[in-house]
Amino acid sequence: MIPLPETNAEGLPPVELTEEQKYLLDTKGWLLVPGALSEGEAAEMRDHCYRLQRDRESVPLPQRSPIGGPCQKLTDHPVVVGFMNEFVAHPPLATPDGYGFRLENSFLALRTEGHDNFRPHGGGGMFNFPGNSHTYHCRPGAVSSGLTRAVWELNPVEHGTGGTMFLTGSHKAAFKRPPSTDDRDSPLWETYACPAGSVLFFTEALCHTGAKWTNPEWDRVAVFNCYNTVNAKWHEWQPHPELLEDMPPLRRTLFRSVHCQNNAVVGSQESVEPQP
Ligand SMILES: O=C(O)CCC(=O)C(=O)O
Repeated sequence: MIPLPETNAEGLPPVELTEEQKYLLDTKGWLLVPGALSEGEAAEMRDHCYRLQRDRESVPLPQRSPIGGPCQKLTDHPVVVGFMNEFVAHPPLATPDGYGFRLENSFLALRTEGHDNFRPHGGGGMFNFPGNSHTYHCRPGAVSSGLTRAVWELNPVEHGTGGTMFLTGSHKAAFKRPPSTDDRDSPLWETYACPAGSVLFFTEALCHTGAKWTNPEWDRVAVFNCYNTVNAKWHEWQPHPELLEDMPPLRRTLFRSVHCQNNAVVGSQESVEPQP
């Protein structure tokens, strides 16, 4: 039995994916989990995001991050831990006190009407070699989805008004993206609608793009967190050292070194002869 942590850093058990959710992620490359946060939690996090963007000085320096303040708990939210254990973790390198996956990048997308991020990229990641990180591997009954995004939508998203768009299934695509998909209105692009506090997962092996935010009534407020398996790192990013220091020890293992020999976790610098 592989000793994965039994709870997250706040003592909450991971929310395991259903058979349907696992099937959807594998076949589509993306999965929406609506309403994972309460309206109160989403409102508090939205407020943090607005302060980050519009009143930065009011946020203490170590917390000036999309994983600072109330958003810190998104990093190992039970829904995220359940998902990552299934699709991203390398269980032999997890311990009861250390996750088998890393959080390696976070950015905030606070978009007002007219903001446009249409730039299709990715796809066919199943054929990428290790080292690229935009990979997707599978065998019957198990998947490793490589670099994987968890996008927290902190405001509602209406269908076709600027949520991320996907070429569903293209993580396994053997052919190039058709030129017709340069047209953002191509029926090949799929997207979603969701209430505030939903989380969207997708493998970066999938072809995807941002879109134009067209909602005049409210902004897109989305925290994009990026995970990788525990012994790999793609982005050059680290949280502020004081933010890291203040985290509960289990959460801190999300930022452990990529050097995982002997299951070493962050701060473990022992100079002992490595065991085979
Ligand atoms: O802007 C978006 O909705 C998607 C961002 C994106 O392309 C990415 O995270 O790789």
